[in-house]
Amino acid sequence: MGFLSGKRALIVGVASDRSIAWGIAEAMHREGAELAFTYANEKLKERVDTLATSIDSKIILPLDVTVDTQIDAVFETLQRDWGRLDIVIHAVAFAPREALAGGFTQSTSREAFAVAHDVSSYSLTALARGAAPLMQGRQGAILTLSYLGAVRAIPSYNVMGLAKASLEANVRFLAADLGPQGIRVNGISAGPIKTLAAAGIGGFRKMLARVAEVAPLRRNVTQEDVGNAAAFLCSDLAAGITGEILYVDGGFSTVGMSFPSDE
Ligand code: 0WE
Repeated sequence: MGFLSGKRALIVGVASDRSIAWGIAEAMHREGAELAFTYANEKLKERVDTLATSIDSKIILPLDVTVDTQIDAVFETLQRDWGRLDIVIHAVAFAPREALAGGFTQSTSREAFAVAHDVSSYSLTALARGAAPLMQGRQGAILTLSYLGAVRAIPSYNVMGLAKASLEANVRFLAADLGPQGIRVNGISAGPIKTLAAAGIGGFRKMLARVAEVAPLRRNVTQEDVGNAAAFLCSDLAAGITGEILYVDGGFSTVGMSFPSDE
């Protein structure tokens, strides 16, 4: 029996089989959870449908996280079909492409700032508000995905770093507010992983190589690494953990200067 058996989870953020959200879904399915998925637009519908069906998920819903009526509709459907909810995975981020290149000062428009914060941080608050009524009387768990750019200046990450800083503060405020209802809220700060979202980013391959040279584990992390940590954090094994950002980055963030390797 898996450590998530009997749990029902909503997974927001699957775009392909390389998505971190899909790595989390696979780990949670393996541990016995029942899953519902959302897709961000019609282009992604069929791909998410195929993935969800492959692990026997029957609830697959449209969700653009910037549209309140769509958020309401998702939780109305879950209320009707499940009547309760244990877990929400928020694995959504977006900044306009022009904002993720060049220098921070010049590349950060008011519009890019607003979009990045709306999609990447506010959406967590909105999903938590929708989910909370369905989590009453249970040990609910909400998990989001962050990145080191929230706490360190990283070339080209630019306004996404500000949005992730806001997201991490969001985790702490939600944890404080929802804790009395038994709902835990945490984040995973993952090392860089090649996903659809990362594919178009200039110099991403070099970044992966650099991290693998410097990180204590001397490798990049995988969707499976993040999936397993996520499954743990959303399970009752983590009943005492809330408001936390857990680094799943091979230790990269814990070293200052890189130590030379003998191998
Ligand atoms: O959070 C992210 C990336 C999220 C992301 C990706 C895109 C690409 C397509 C947000 N918005 C967009 N907008 C698009 O138009 N990561 C942690 C991955 C990432 O992105 C970077 C990184 C890393 C790491 C961008 C620059 C530098 C490093």
